Amino acid sequence: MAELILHHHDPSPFAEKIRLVFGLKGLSWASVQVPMIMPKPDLTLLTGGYRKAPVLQIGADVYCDTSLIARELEQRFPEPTLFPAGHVGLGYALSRWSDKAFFEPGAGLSMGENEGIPQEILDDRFKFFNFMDFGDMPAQMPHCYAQFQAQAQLLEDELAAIDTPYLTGEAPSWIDIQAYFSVWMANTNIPRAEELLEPFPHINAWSGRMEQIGRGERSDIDASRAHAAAHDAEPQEGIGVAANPFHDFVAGDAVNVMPDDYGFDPVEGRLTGLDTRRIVIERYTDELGSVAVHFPRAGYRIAAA
Ligand SMILES: N[C@@H](CCC(=O)N[C@@H](CS)C(=O)NCC(=O)O)C(=O)O
Repeated sequence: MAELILHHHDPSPFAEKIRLVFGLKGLSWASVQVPMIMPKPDLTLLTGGYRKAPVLQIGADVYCDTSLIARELEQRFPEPTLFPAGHVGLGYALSRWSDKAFFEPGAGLSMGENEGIPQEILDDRFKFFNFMDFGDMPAQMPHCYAQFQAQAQLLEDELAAIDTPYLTGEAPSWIDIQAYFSVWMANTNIPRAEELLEPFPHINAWSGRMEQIGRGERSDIDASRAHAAAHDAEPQEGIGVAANPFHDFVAGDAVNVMPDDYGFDPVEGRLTGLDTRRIVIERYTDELGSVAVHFPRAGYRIAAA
């Protein structure tokens, strides 16, 4: 199998979810650092326009969004599993809690309480994070603190109620990672993290265990090597377009795909796969040849191009 290449930036909490999956599964991976703001020509050459971090590349297959990346890694590397106690559907369903309810106030605090953030990053996120009102950041900080702690309390209550080291038992799972990434973001990016998390002793003890998972074996490469890997490979055989009474798409259709929450950058390609779990489109560029770009079905919109 071609090497695992993660296109990400080190401060990215979403990328941290996948770095933890590498740790949990004991995987070796290559890291390509992507700029934190647009333009990102080396990334968008691969994705066709999707700009978010992280993106996983394996040869000429490019996987967008942490929920699909986790699914793909679980399929290719089933042991150790991300679901030691089952709960697969629940684990993926938690993305909406993890990525919205818990992440958004943490992102607000990371932006609003860090004086050192360069203006160009704030300007970029102003256009990107439609869930935040950048108009008067200081006025919103009390609400962000309250919302972050309200979500942390849910996690604290859950951890207090169980007598196992991780949320679903003796081994860490995708559910732990979904719950942990905002705690990691707080500890890494929010200046008053210690005070913020002080009321939650179970979270603090569990965080120490989560850190023990590690991040797998990382090597650093540059984007040209990733591009060569795409160029030298062919996309994996597609999953096909499943017939469904609620859409008219067939294989080969020219379509646009984009997230339905924020970062509305459409990616155009030829549809090769569609079911209730994922969307796959194939794109051709002179630089890379054919590349398949994969998105989760949940949270992504597809339209005729
Ligand atoms: N739903 C996406 C969200 C990814 C996301 O929003 N990532 C942030 C970084 S933590 C991002 O892309 N920010 C803008 C950027 O880095 O350009 C996922 O699960 O991967």
